[in-house]
Amino acid sequence: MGDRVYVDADGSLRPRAASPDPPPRPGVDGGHVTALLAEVDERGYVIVPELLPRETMTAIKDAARPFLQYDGRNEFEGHKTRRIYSVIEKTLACNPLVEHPLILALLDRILLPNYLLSQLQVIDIHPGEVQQPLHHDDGFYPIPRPRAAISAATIWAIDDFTEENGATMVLPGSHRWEDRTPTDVDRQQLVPAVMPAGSVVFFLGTLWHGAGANRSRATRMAATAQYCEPWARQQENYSLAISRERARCCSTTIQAMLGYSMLFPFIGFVDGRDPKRLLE
Ligand SMILES: O=C(O)CCC(=O)C(=O)O
Repeated sequence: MGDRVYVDADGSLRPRAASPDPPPRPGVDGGHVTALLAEVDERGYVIVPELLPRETMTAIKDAARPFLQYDGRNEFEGHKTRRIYSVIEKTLACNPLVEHPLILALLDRILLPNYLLSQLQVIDIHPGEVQQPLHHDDGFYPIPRPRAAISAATIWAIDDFTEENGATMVLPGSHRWEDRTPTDVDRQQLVPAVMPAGSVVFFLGTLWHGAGANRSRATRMAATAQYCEPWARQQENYSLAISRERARCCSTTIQAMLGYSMLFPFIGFVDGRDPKRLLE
């Protein structure tokens, strides 16, 4: 089923209906997008260094700090890691990351129009944290692999990401795997996404990865946005997690990604109409 429905005859991992040539995003060089996508196709991820200034990241850090109060509750969240969920309800500081034009231009070529924000988190890994269990982000959708990604993700470095402080570990090429988990031999191929603050690692929901261990003496902060196909259920239930008043404070792009949009003609309607009318 995976092959027939989600992989093009030419082996491309993009959904058949996703446009190979969507309208350009203002200020984004289409050639750059194509080059980045070639890396994503080959390795499952790409790092874009210093996409935003360090000062923007410092401002996000200041806005996030008051909400980073609780350690994780399990191995996956990390017992020495603090997270913010429902970020937009608490602060709008991460919105420029969520709707960065280059990221949207990449998503435009991978997912169907009106793709959704699946989750947004700030992740602060404290010293002594161990490596997070490896996973791929769209693994909870019960659709066999190999297949095209149902989601794509960004992890933005708010602090510098180093090998010591828990840079995200990625497994190049694992986006093409069938249904299997990484072996000890695979684990030797893990690559730390080392990058300065303001950089982003963009990857497909099929790529195996996990946060690294923090062996440094300082915390490592990241913001991660995951996006999914408009026909897939979002991980965060934004119609309940983000109030309508708060959604009104966001751009129409983010409103659409929260769920004030439709996959024409039948997915996402409210009272038989496009839900964006609820914000008018
Ligand atoms: O913080 C990171 O580097 C990765 C976290 C992650 O992949 C997750 O929590 O799903």
